[in-house]
Amino acid sequence: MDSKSFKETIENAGSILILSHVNPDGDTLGSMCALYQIIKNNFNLHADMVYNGIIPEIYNFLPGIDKAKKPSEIENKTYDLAIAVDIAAKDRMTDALPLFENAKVKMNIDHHKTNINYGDVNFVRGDACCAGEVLFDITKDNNLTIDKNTAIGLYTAFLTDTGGFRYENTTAVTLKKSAELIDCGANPSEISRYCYESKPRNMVLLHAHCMVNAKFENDNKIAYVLISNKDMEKFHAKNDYTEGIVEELRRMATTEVSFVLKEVDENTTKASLRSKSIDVSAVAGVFGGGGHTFAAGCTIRKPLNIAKDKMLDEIRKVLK
Ligand SMILES: [Mn+2]
Repeated sequence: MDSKSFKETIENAGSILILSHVNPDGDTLGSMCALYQIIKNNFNLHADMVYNGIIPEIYNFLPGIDKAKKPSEIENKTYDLAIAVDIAAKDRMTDALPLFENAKVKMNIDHHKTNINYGDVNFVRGDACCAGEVLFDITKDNNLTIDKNTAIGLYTAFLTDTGGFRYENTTAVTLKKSAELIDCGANPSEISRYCYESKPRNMVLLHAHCMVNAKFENDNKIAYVLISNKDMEKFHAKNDYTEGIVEELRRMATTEVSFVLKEVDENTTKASLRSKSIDVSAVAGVFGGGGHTFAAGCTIRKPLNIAKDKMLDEIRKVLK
């Protein structure tokens, strides 16, 4: 699908819903809020926004985020158009999935290479550093304006999905487009402070606890942390407080692969994986998950300790 169909698809819709993925991050939320502004400013149309789980407190600065609703708060059940942003697979919509399925037209804006183009209109580019970049390119191709509020959302997507412009997906193009967003009004130091220096105190303390109790295997090439519900209770942790721990483990010089396993219930464990070398999206794929080469996730239908053994087995199959 070429970008021109973006304009036509929006213009032909009387009601629009924008969807973000469960356990929302800076890319899905920044892109969702930016798209809300783009539709408002360029088409004079209103779009509803929906999220699942908890919006991390640090993202409360995003213009428009206060208008995002939970699926249960959405009154319109049949939208003309539903737009998924940064959603690798439909199951990442969880409770909002029926709203997407019921929509007359489904649009898919994403950058995950595992995305199977599940929409009627697909803007999926595995080479983009974030879903925000795909959206940025759509605005350029269609001569749409990017105001300050739009720029803040898009810049947040670029910043957070590149790990603060540090990951392998950071290119000259990434920085040029980010610079353009600064010209449009995004304030880089302010957004960095919101994203990286505004964590809840108990979140930082939970991270410290996890790092002290981290485990290491295969000459320290594998670093991992197990987080039980008891740990979460101890720090009065919200679900999103575990974000970032898996990256902290990868920060060590010796680490090739890191993972965090989080207890959901006695038979379900959530896994996040990061890597410097091996393809962890393939490892996550063994358990029905997916993601990117160096960042992936999955859910394992096993108790925490058994999930740990299975994960170590799979990683050792591919780690030299
Ligand atoms: Mn993303």
